[in-house]
Amino acid sequence: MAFPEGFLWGGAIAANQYEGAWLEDGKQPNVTDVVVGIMSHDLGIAWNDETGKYEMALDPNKAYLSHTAVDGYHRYRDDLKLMAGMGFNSFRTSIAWGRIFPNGDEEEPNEAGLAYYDDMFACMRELGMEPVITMSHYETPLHLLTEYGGWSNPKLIEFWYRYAKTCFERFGDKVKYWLTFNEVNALFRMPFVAGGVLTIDNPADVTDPVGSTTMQDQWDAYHNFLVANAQTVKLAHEINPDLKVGCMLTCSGVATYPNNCNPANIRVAMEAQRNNVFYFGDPFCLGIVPTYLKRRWREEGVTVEFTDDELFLIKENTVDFFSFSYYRSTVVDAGVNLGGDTSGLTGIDNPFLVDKAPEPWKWPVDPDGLRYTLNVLYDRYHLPLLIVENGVGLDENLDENGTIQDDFRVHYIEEHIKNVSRAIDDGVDCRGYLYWGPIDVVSAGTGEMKKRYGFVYVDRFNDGHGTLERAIKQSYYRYKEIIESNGAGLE
Ligand code: BGP
Repeated sequence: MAFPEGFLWGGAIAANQYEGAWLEDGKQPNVTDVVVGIMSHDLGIAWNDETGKYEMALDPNKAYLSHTAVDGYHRYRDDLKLMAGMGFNSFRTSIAWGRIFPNGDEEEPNEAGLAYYDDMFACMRELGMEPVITMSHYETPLHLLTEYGGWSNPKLIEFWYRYAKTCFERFGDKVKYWLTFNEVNALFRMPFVAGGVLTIDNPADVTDPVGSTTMQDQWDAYHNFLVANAQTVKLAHEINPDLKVGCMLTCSGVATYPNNCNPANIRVAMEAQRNNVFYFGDPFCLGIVPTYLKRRWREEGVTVEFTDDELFLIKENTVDFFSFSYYRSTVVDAGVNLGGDTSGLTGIDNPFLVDKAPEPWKWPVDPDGLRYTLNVLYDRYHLPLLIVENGVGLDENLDENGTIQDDFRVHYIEEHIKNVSRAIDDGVDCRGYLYWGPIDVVSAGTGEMKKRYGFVYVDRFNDGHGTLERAIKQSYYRYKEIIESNGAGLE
């Protein structure tokens, strides 16, 4: 079960769930700063009749834990040492866009934000970790939504371009691997955070800005993301041909199984893959805007038109690699009302999956689904694949010895990593496994601290109290062994 030489072993977090310091050193709010849980429709913004605009209006009765998160902003050096202690040769985090361009539309970047990430990336390198950097992990500056309507407005392409150029020029000597938009294919499930869209011209219902975002605005955002992504790839290669740009998609939806062999269900499963993953994967990796979208656009009554120049740009500037998250699989049939959360798509229960994460989240555990996903993606795109999220969230407390015996997490990673090895044996070019949440962070989906993924525990709780001290869980030692043996220890 040995892994290829140079396989990237590590973990992944995101600025907005880890750093806190939400208004420090010039940073302004991003979209995740005004939600408690990214699926929420209850936004900390309100419509102002006088200005005819939305503005930030946080609910004083809510705990926005991400504002302090686990104080990574001030503790990253010590935390990175803990990661290096497991033998990580790679680490993924994001740049909070709003630290570099606080409102998103400034001409000049914020030097304090640049200096902060300079030091963080240098620290990763000193510790022997290859940085894998997400340029926006649901971190569009809030001002770009309230002022411009967000990604449905082509002006965002301009603002993004300036931000991307600043990042590549400033950090290009330390960061080789760049991911553009985290899980951008969750656009329709989470238009506000994943899509960065807000309908500001005559919104249908100002009290539910998420629900009242129009389909046309969401598809306009799709259009703009495709153009921005291609421009980013082009720009990175022009600045430094050694830079590698990848897309980052949630790929739990690849493992969408038909409920049975009824041909209607096979088709529904195929459409679920297209509508949830490939509709972004195909343009990003194959350089085409898929023809299967035409029927969907017609049925949804929207107009999506690309110019010839845009189509050429998209064709010529496909990504260098494909990165993705995988947490679960799902089952569909023609009658299912396919839902979703941060785990991916939620359809029908799969009776063959006996393994489930414990209460209260109970996400089905399907390690074979990861092998299947890797194979499907490699067959379709023939690009190097990088797993940048896979993990399990558990409700955990320190025991009397000041640690946590997290056997379920150990079981989870062992089974998933075994299936990565099997996929490589199938011929898939998988370059790395970055576990989601190697240190406890604020949950994206629920906005809680209670949902912990870490190998390292952080003393902070849902009501906001806690010392923020770190403690080692038992999975830390097991992951270290796996990395030390380059996977051979899994036999
Ligand atoms: C992914 C997100 C992450 C993350 C993870 C786990 O969808 O990219 O930000 O947190 O899901 O989800 P959760 O935190 O809701 O358990």
